[in-house]
Amino acid sequence: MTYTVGHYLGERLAQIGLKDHFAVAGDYNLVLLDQLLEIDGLRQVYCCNELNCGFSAEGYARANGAGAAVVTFSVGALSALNAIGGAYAENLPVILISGAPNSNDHGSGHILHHTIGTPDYGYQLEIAKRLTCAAVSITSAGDAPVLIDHAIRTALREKKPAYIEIACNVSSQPCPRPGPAGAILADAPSDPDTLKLAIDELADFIAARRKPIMLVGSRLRAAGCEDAAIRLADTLGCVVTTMAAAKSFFPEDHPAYAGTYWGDVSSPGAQQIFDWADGVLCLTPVFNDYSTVGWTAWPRGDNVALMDTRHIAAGGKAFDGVHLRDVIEGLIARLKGQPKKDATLVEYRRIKPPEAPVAVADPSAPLVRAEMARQIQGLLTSDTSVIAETGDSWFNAMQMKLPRGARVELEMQWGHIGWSVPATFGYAVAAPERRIIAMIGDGSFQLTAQEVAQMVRLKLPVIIFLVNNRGYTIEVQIHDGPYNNIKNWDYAGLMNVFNAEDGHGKGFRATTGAEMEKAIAAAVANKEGPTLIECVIDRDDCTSDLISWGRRVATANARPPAVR
Ligand SMILES: Cc1ncc(C[n+]2csc(CCOP(=O)(O)OP(=O)(O)O)c2C)c(N)n1
Ligand SMILES: [Mg+2]
Repeated sequence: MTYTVGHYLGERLAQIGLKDHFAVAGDYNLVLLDQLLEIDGLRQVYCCNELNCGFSAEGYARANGAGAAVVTFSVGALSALNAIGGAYAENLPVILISGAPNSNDHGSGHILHHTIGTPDYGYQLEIAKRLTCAAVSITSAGDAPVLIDHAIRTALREKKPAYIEIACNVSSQPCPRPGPAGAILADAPSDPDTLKLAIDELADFIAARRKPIMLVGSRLRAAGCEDAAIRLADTLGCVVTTMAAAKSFFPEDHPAYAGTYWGDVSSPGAQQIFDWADGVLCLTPVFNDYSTVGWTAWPRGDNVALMDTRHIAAGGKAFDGVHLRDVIEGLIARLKGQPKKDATLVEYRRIKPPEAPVAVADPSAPLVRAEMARQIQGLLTSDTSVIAETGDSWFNAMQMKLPRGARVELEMQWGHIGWSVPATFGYAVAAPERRIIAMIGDGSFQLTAQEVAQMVRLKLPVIIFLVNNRGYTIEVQIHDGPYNNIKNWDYAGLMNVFNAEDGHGKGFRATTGAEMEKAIAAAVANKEGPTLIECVIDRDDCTSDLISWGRRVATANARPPAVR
């Protein structure tokens, strides 16, 4: 058998740990898909459309470290590129692979189908360059190994998406076999001199403070530093808070954990202890309008030390070219044997409000959000992953108490409603051994609902809580109008549509606590496919945090143009 460009790409994907890739077929990628099917241990998983294909690969990357989506030119790729923007925002190495026009047509003046009708097909590569860390176009087999390796290596290093387009007549061309994976997995080491100085500066920053606190941000997983952060917390002895988008990136049963720091909508006691601290070690934070609650909670200034993935800034000095894991390890070694800086933890234990008991609703009363959240909380195990969609699902997820090992997946930087349906699918493909729970608003679900059919197809026992509050409640709280009302669907009834003649998905509608409990029991018992539980609640029945946060974000949005 001839070894081809498509084989090379597929083998590299397998070498970096992919067991699956997501695809939608089209004539520009059919031959490539044939080649990929021939790679041992690499399964081809199909999606209903390319936006979902991109988000499926994104969800897969969350569970598996990297993902890949294969689409056709323009009509497919331009949809997938939205999800690739999301992967960039969320720091996930997703490889987008697009079939492309025949190499003989490039520069020929020919007008081809699936293009904008001009003979220049370069626009897709140009767009991809803006949304990825590496974008390459392969129009000859000779260039393929170098270009493929460049794209994949850069994506893995940067934890950002990459783009590879392959002319449709090139993927079956002969190509050398790839060498060992080390060539694309190896990373440049930290600069030793910079590393030492960065650690010195951080140690000085800590030494000069009596009441430091740690704040964990959303790029900690991409930095590969979740375990290191726990050891740093153990060494320092101070309070640890997580940013909203970093929910589950630090164990919630850790004695130093004080919950989410999110300005006015922080966990009880977290904002107070944060404000009491005299120095903040910020690990991989992303400060945007949402995470700072409309710029009202933005840690800055001399009392903030930034510990980013490759960059440290403290004491008025900045250091680049160092890996966070090396910095943390060095800092731990430096702090060993020194007295603990545990003032914030001592104080937090004093001021922490007692936990309010969770009320159980009357089982026959109309379902309310709080009862819905209580019942979902009861499902969380150490092998659970909760995928929470944009909307009040964010705030419901934030209030959950996670057993050690439980994960929450959020897409707070990109915030594409509908992300969670395909992302849950991709996540479930990557981690079939976990209990996977999705919390999705009705408005979000309507964007990408059809991907539930793929969960049916692959018999994935995902549990979907579809919150039917008759509209875009998050937007109602920020700025209301007729555009926040949506057409109601028979969401539970959709499962029959997706099952067709061979599926085993189940759909239930819950209008009371008792109905929800019954539906959950059936969902847990269903191992042959997804279960969608439509939770019917009032349009204004949302978390109080959503209301407070929404008001602050709306205020930030409404700032008038500055007078210049
Ligand atoms: C692709 C996309 N389009 C529009 C928006 C704006 N948007 C943000 S949240 C939201 C409504 C979400 O409604 P739903 O899923 O029902 O959640 P709820 O707020 O009701 O909990 C919309 C339209 C978006 N974030 N992404
Ligand atoms: Mg809604």
